[in-house]
Formats: sequence, C-alpha cells, structure tokens
Amino acid sequence: MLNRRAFAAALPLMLASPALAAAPGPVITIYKTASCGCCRGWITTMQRAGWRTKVVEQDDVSPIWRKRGVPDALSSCHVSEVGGYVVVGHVPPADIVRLLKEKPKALGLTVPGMPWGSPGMERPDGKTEAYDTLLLLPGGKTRVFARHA
Ligand SMILES: [Cu+2]
Repeated sequence: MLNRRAFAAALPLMLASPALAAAPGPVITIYKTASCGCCRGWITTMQRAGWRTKVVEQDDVSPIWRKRGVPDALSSCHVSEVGGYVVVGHVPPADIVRLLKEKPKALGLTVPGMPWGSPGMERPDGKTEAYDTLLLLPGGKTRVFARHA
C-alpha cells in the first residue's frame, strides 16, 4: 500500500499516464458490413489507441466514399468519417492523428485494398508487405502521406 505522502508524490505521474490522456481526436464514425472481420480488427486497433468510435453496419459502404469523391480504385473494405475528412481502409491511427493536426486541404486518407500487416490485417505468421497511406486530393489525385514497411 502507498502511504499518503507516496501517493501524493506519484499522482502527477499517474495523471500523465497514457491511459488517462485525452482522446487523440473527435469521435470517428466507421461504416462497415456486418461480416467484415478485418474491419473489426482495425476498429479494435483504433480503440486501443484511445479513439472513441461509432460503428455503422450497412450492406454496402461504397456510397460513403463515392459521395466524398473517392474513386473505387482507391477504396477498401471499410470507410470512416472524422473531423470533416474521409478515411478509407486500414489507415494506421497515428496517420489520422497527423491528418487532424496538419489539416491539409484534402478529402482525407486511404490505404487502398487490404495490405498484409496494416492495422487489422495482421497475419498469424507475422508476414507483412510495404504499403503507403495516400492523401486523397480532389479530382482523384493522390500524394503519399506516409510510408509503412
Ligand atoms: Cu480489410
């Protein structure tokens, strides 16, 4: 047991611990189909990183990215909305933190397809592939936002 003085001394450290830190961003709304397992994996990763999530299950999530001008070729299995941006697929949580901090003039971020080793796409054998998080620009153009090995 900590005595009172030791507890008082430890308190600032406890307040600074990640578990008590503020959420990394506003509530993120995630659209997925009911059967998508890797989508659930990504949501778990987001929640572990401190994100508050709102999950909407629907039969077809493509209208969400289409309405925001994201071409189908740059799409993935799930799509999210946060801070006025669209976030498509298995984007690492830290990239979304950076997006909301830098606030670029863009539609949002995408990790097209479902690369092995991206959050929610971990393989039992640990194999990964290199992939890029792309910044979605109006008109279907992209720019590399972050590289992941
Ligand atoms: Cu997926």
